[in-house]
Amino acid sequence: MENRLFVCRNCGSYCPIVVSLEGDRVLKVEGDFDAPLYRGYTCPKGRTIPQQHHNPERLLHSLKKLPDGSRVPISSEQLVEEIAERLSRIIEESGPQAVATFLGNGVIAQAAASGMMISFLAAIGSPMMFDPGTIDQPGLIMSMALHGKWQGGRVHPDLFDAMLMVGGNPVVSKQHLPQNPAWQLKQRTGEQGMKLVVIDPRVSETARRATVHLQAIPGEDPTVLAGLIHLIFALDGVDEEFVRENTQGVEDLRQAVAGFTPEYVAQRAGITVEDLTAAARVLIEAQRGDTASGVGPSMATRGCLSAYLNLCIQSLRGWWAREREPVSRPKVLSPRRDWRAQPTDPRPAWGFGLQTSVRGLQQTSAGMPAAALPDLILNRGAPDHIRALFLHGGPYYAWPDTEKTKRALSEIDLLIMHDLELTPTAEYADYVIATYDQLELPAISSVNETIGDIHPGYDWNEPYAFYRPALLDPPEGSDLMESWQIYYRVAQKLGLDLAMMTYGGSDTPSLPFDMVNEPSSDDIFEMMCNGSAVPLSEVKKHPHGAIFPEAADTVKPRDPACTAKLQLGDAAMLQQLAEVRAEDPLARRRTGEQYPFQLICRRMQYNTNGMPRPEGIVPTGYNPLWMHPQDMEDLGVSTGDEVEITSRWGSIPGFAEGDDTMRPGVVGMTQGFGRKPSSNYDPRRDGSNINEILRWEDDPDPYHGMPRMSAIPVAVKAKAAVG
Ligand SMILES: Nc1nc2c(c(=O)[nH]1)N[C@H]1C(S)=C(S)[C@@H](COP(=O)(O)OP(=O)(O)OC[C@H]3O[C@@H](n4cnc5c(=O)[nH]c(N)nc54)[C@H](O)[C@@H]3O)O[C@H]1N2
Ligand SMILES: Nc1nc2c(c(=O)[nH]1)N[C@H]1C(S)=C(S)[C@@H](COP(=O)(O)OP(=O)(O)OC[C@H]3O[C@@H](n4cnc5c(=O)[nH]c(N)nc54)[C@H](O)[C@@H]3O)O[C@H]1N2
Ligand code: SF4
Ligand SMILES: [Mo]
Repeated sequence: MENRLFVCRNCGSYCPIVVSLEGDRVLKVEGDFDAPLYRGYTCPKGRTIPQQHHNPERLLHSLKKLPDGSRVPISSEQLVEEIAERLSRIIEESGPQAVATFLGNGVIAQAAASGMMISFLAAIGSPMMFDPGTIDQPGLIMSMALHGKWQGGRVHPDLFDAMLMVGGNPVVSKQHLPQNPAWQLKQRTGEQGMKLVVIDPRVSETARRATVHLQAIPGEDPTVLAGLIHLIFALDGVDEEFVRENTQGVEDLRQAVAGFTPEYVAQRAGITVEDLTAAARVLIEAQRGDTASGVGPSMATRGCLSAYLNLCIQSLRGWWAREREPVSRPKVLSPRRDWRAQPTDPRPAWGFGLQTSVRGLQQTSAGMPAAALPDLILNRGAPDHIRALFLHGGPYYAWPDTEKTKRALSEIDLLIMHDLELTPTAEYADYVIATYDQLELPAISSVNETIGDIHPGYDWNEPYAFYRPALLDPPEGSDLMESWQIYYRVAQKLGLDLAMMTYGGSDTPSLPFDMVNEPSSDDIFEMMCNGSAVPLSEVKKHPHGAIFPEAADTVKPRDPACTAKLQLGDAAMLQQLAEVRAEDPLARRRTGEQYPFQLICRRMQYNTNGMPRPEGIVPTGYNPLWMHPQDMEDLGVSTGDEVEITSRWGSIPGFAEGDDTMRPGVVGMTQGFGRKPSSNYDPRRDGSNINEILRWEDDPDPYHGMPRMSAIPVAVKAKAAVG
């Protein structure tokens, strides 16, 4: 047996691991205790890499669907040939915008994929690049545009006196505390003395460590956050000097939150004035801190507003990295930055990009709207009709309105799916490209540095980086393609020149790919790390990954010529807040006699979204419907009993599971489970697909169209009672 150092890529945490091998058998995966930052952490998903790797369903050859619906193996050479031929016909007939890509979580282990995809779309001239960001937390990106960015970055967590966590659960999701979240939270709330405020309708694993937990009614985040801002003003909690020097619009914000008195907010959100005030005091007393939010407030509608109010709290408190403070996300494998204690001006979050023909949806600072994609495929007469789609994700489980997803995936002219097995989404594809398992792919940290620029929940707070060569060769006799190779090889066939964009700004030329001799992933990594603070060759010398002190940085003083101001009074956001204050909360919530419960989103430790799961890893097998025991008693159901969950769009089966961490009246379920298209459906084995009872048209965001995906009014009935 030999032990090899590697990195788990079952989620975006990238835990360093030790893989025990016997020949090409993967026996065991454990945390690497000699790697920095993670302290040997792994989660149950990481530890099932051996079962994942030896998945009997693994595709070793790509598949082509025949007109009668049957599938036959196809060589990668023939596949590239056929796809190039069909694509060029589609481009000729309908223009390049008829070709789209969807960059989902399937590429977490495929670091070279996104650069090649972007380059390919640029070369054919299609703007149609989609990703799950617009059904995740688009508001994080859009609110940053509206508010303006701080060039010094966020406060380093070692300095936190407080953290505000709105509807995120890093202990399970790792988002916002990607390296060993449970230990980090224990250490920071313990030894470091950090106070934690959590807004969450359940006593999540994270909320258990909270100084103040506001167990608010789902969907009331703008109300609660406006209430906290009201109290920050009322209790003299504004960092006056910071606000004077760096912000505009503070008086507009003060007026906008005037109606959100503690009494109003507490009554509306189902919390107490005492708790709300205690939470505000924690924020006010903290000199340094951070605000964070997860999918909860994003999916419960008005996600951009919630994220914007978070940023306002942060700026009112002056919680941005100041001169001489350590940089909280130093760059190692990207070029060194100029971190400065000064703002950049706000910019538009919408209204500048592509307008689609679907329900007024448009490109925003969070990218192309996923909400438009199914209809762009289905509307054959539309000028922006999409006919070909390259997929690296799992829309069958991930997109709201499963019926529409199925229609779109069936009706599109050319669907190309990358996958490890024939997943429910892959069953629809014209071509399924069999791809490499994570142990067969080299690993590099640079991608997360880039993601961390967009989403504050990822990246490292220390100048940490890793590179690991692939651990195993692909199985003998297999014919696989890495995710980037389809773009490169099709481009070759079409005679296109591809080039890697570099980070140096618009005056830096992009790096051309050698279009004659195919590069390796390592060649592409070298290009990705062009001009990096630490050379990739240096990072490669450290098999455990390492902290590179030479890449650490401190925030530089303000440029005296800087006149930029952060925007606390964005007109569109404050208009939305006025609508929140003016509306009837019950009418907005839409709960009542017919739909007495609110269904919330909630992740579980044992799986990542719709990724294939080894049998047995999820203790129940299915995704349970978590309910407060009192609610179960009222319905007359016990744990394990079948129930029917009904929204105004339809019903799905579920199995009740008693959970006293839930707020009474709130039920929760994890996404990424459910009916498989080609097999007999057994909910007790397959679980339930929440997206069957969601609709794109339900309270959509006016710009990108993300619908209501949490705080969904539902009825729950015992199966026996359904009759
Ligand atoms: N184990 C595991 N880890 C994952 C994933 C996974 O599937 N499994 N998925 C990955 C992905 S794609 C993402 S985007 C991240 C997400 O990371 P997180 O945002 O941390 O995701 P969750 O763990 O679902 O936490 C959401 C929390 O929001 C709460 N909530 C629900 N509705 C509301 C509401 O209306 N208001 C408030 N305030 N709270 C609400 C829920 O109770 C829950 O505790 O996780 C990533 N990590
Ligand atoms: N109702 C509801 N819907 C949701 C959410 C929710 O909370 N509730 N969450 C939303 C969020 S936050 C997100 S990010 C999206 C996620 O949306 P997606 O990114 O589309 O979905 P995932 O299931 O994360 O994608 C993983 C899939 O990619 C495919 N794949 C392709 N290439 C590879 C590869 O090389 N390796 C592997 N392992 N797989 C590959 C596999 O089929 C795998 O199952 O879903 C969203 N949908
Ligand atoms: S948290 Fe779990 S799944 Fe994610 S990288 Fe670490 S071990 Fe893998
Ligand atoms: Mo996500």
